[in-house]
Amino acid sequence: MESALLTTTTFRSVEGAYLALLRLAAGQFEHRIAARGNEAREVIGVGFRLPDPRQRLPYLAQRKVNPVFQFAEALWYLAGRRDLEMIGYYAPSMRSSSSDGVHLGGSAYGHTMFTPADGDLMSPFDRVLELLRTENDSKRGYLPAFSASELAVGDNPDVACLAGLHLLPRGGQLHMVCNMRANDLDCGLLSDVFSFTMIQEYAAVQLGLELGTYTHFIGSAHVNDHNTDRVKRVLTEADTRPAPAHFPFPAMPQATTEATIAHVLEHEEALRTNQLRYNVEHIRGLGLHPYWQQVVMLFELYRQLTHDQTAAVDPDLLATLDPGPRWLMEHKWPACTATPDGGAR
Ligand code: 5HM
Repeated sequence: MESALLTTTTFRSVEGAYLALLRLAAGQFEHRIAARGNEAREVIGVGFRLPDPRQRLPYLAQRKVNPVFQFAEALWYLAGRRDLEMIGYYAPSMRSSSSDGVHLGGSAYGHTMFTPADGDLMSPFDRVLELLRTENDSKRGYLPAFSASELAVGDNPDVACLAGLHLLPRGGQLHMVCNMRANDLDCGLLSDVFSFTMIQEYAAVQLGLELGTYTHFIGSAHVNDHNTDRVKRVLTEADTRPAPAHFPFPAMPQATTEATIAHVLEHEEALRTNQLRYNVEHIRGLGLHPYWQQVVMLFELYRQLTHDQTAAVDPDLLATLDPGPRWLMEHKWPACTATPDGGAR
């Protein structure tokens, strides 16, 4: 009984963890805070575990997750990038976190983990993988994100919220423990869990291990007051819907390497800059695994929404999407449920 108090609560999917944390912050919050002008309700020192980290997307009509952004952010991290040009296209709000209008700072976790630090030839990620390949049951596979030097920058608009990711190979599985100094439960948590579990799965694939559990710990878990109404709507939906929607998320292909990420991002860039437009046949002919074809389909649909500002996206592309991302696209954008003549499908 006592040991149960020391372990984190387990959820089948991120959706359950998200809803439980919102309930906690909305009802039994511990503190009223106003850090940097943001009034919020806060609980401190909370965590949860996902036994299957692939169940990384919520399906809630009142919390319209953008699957295009989720994949874009995960790929941006995996490619070690920090440019605003790419990520700002999918999340314009991130522009305000950049101090120079060109790069992100502490929140460019991929840059910290996947790019060699000054004076080094290997990235921290590659160093951790090298260690984990040779040292059984290692406890040293830690990828720090937060750096004390960030606090030395006056008025720093972007101090890493992620403290670090800890990779733990045990019994043929790769587990991960994530430590966050702060997490906005309504706005940050979902995209963070999505991207960090993608990094975990990518690491597992590189090591030839099965995907293990994902454990998420938060120092300051909070809901900003300006999101209170949406949080209420989300909780009402969860309490009143007949049954939750659930779509299993597929496994990352075993053949995924750095080159695969670079290949997907070549197409991402061509679509983001509107230099190409793809139909289903084009995407099937790109030489990518169907898992990654799905991601390119999302980028093409987003191109149609942003560059063409179409009233109705390509119905064949939409019909070829897996049921989960399709559900999210249809709930997020009216152009994904409209017919070309302007009616509703
Ligand atoms: O004042 P502070 O630096 O903690 O503000 C950053 C805000 O962004 C916090 O509310 C934090 O919880 C949220 N955040 C998040 O939840 C930020 C990032 C980017 O580092 C993130 N998740 N990944």
